Amino acid sequence: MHVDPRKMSWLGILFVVFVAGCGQQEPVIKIGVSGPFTGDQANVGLTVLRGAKLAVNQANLNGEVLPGYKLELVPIDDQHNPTQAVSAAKKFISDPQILGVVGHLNSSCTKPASQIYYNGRLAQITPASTNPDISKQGYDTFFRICATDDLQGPKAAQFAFNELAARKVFIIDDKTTYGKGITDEFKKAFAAMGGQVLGHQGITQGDKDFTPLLTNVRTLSPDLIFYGGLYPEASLIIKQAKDLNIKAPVMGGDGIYDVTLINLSTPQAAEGTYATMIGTDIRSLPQAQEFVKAYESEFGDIGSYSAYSYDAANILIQAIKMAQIPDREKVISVLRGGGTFPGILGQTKFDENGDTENEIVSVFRVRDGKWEHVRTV
Ligand code: ABU
Repeated sequence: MHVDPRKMSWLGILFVVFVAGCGQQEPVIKIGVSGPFTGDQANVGLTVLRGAKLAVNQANLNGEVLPGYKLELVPIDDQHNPTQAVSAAKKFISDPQILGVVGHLNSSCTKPASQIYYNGRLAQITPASTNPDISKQGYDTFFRICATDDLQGPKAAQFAFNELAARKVFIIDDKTTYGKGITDEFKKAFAAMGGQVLGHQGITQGDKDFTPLLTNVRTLSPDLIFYGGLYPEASLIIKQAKDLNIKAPVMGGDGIYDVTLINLSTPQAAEGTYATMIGTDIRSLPQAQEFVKAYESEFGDIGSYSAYSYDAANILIQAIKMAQIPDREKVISVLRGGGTFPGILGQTKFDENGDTENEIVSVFRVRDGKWEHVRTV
């Protein structure tokens, strides 16, 4: 439509100027984030979403992205379903404004999605997927900022054997990439120290009744039950084992380290449960104090992966800044460049497979209804 300016009122001119101004939007750089944001694993999934959200909000406030650009977070819920994770990855790669992804949480999601990111030349940093095979696929787009299960499993076995004096263990896993992987690592290390594995049984995520399995476990009198999986099933195993009067404590990896486990299994049944975690006690780190304050004032208590996701997002932001232009390939080469990225977890440096060189494992135990840091192992 042509408007003759001679026929326009001053008010009309002001309106056109206003609308034209609105059309000139600030250019945007996006970061994707994906994990189980709804469903039974939402409590840990939301720690991933919130950690990344805080990093992006702070970067926008401090003008820390490329000059003139606004940073935007694009969340997609994968519901810990590998098919949905792949579809999320496809959505992320099809948006040219997305320069990196924080995700996914579950190894069974991260692994198939990693191929999509590789083909789409999009950097991915997982804050939580610990299966070691993911980084051995030769994808230069893959990065991880937490310890892996070939460290976590053996450390758990050493703690069980040396500190808990466990000699006979029954192993249960949820048959996922993570659950099967960590229990296999635990089993190898425990047997190598002279420990006896009484049995190893798979369950299915979503199962609710473990009483028949635990009734069999009880006849074997294990010193410890080691579980590879996440807290929704672990909490039921803990509660039902207690109800069957099984005295052996349950131990698991980072997948069971969540406050919800205590509530779901009841604080009484959860007392004395052990979990390894893929890092140290975040609250004890001097450099993490500002983060803890900011996170808790916005979202409440920090959770399992809040700090890992916060650092993953900040590393992507640093890499985008260092790339100097919004270009996916440049972001990948900055991350692959052998530099160190400061964060609340310390200095992150990625090895040739994209794994952090800063691999730490800690043991936590439920005491008086709370997860308590026992020590870094
Ligand atoms: N690392 C435990 C939970 C996530 C996963 O690796 O499947």
